Amino acid sequence: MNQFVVVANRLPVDAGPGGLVSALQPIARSSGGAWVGWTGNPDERPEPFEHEGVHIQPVELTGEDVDHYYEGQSNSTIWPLFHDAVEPPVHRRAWRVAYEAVNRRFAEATASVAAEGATVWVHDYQLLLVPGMLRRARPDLRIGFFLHIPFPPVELFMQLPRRTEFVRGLLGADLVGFQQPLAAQNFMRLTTQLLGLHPQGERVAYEGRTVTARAFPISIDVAEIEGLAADPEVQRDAAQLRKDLGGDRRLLLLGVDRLDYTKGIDQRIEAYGELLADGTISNDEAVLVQVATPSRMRVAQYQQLRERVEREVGRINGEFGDVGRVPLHYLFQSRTRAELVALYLAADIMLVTPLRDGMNLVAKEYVAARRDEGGALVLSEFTGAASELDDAFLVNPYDVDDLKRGIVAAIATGPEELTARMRRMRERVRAHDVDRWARDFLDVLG
Ligand code: GDG
Repeated sequence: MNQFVVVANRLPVDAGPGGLVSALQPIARSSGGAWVGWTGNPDERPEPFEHEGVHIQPVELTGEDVDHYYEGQSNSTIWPLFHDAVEPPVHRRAWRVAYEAVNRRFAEATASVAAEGATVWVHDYQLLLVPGMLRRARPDLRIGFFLHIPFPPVELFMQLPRRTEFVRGLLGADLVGFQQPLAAQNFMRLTTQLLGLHPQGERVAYEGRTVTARAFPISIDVAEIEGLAADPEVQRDAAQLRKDLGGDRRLLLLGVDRLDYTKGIDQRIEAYGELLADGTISNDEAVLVQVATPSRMRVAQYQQLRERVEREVGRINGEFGDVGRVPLHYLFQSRTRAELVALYLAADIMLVTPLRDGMNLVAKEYVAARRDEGGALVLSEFTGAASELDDAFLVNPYDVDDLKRGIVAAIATGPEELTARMRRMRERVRAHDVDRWARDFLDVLG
């Protein structure tokens, strides 16, 4: 039995190193903790095991669960709806049924490993019903929930079939954490609209308990990124990248995203294409490297996005490129952390222009990597990161002219001002790293 339990869709095993895993793994380890999640492979149920000092409790998903709960309700209904419906959400009854069944499986697995009075921390939009299910089964537990993605405005949330059950599910927690204060406020308004509750600021009374909703902006493992950025081999790779891209004079613009329609990749490429077309920049002086990590490729909307992006990349390179020198390098590949940091070090201008993003860790990683205080960040207003990084060149990604203006402003700004901006952004990110995020959340959860 464990005093601290993390519950997330994926286990911290083979899940690729991410901020969440590196933040929570040490806490779970030092508090004799457990982690409940899915291995990532369908129809697989390994026995519980120990991994780096953490008790791992696997939850099985069948192939149909993956289709209905994961790719369906989680990634085709909730994901687009919570991101301002930038792609139309799809609603299917069978997906909702599977989502509830899988959430129950997670709640049961959690109840079976949590000690009396344990602290349980549930993560993200795949598991919205788990806090409520767990509360009913185990009223002794202290339950926290953190949503990594945006929480939508009330009018949008109201479109969700069985919306009240999702609100009740979250209210099973003692503390519900969001990336931004506005998200917490949206949630509180819904408790009034759907359940007639009377929130007082961050707190609301529900079924004889008090539930708190508050923003805890997530961050990155700054030490890890700074360590990679200081590694001479990574620095050599960064210098080599510059050479490979055609000499020191070429201005390097960079995008790094999962290939996801929320990330604004097609709008960004369109803006870059227009800057080439109108002669503001030329293939001789500028190059854009876009890393688009394959993601959710079985979902139709992701395949369509890939086709749109690849057609546009081909058009731009065809129109503006030359033999041995193209204006846009598109990498539909996953890269190692060290390779990403080498790209961050090499990039003059980092383009982070999502249509909507809970936080966006790439923006913070770029800032953390720039120990030289060089580089410029062009950042969408609609990311959580924009609230903290207001020294970036902020843009509205829906407005191609504004995207172009932001890029041109970054190019035109002198090195002294760029350094001053980067220094302030670095102070912010270094003072609020992911350890502090986890500690803040768990301190309030108590
Ligand atoms: C969700 C929310 C919120 C990317 N490509 C590769 C790779 N990455 C890493 C990045 C970064 C992470 O993946 C992506 O994090 P983001 O925050 O940018 O975006 P989401 O994946 O959508 O994350 C988001 C986050 O959760 C945390 O709460 O910020 O708003 O949507 O760390 O570096 N890593 C490797 N190879 C790649 O090719 N190794």
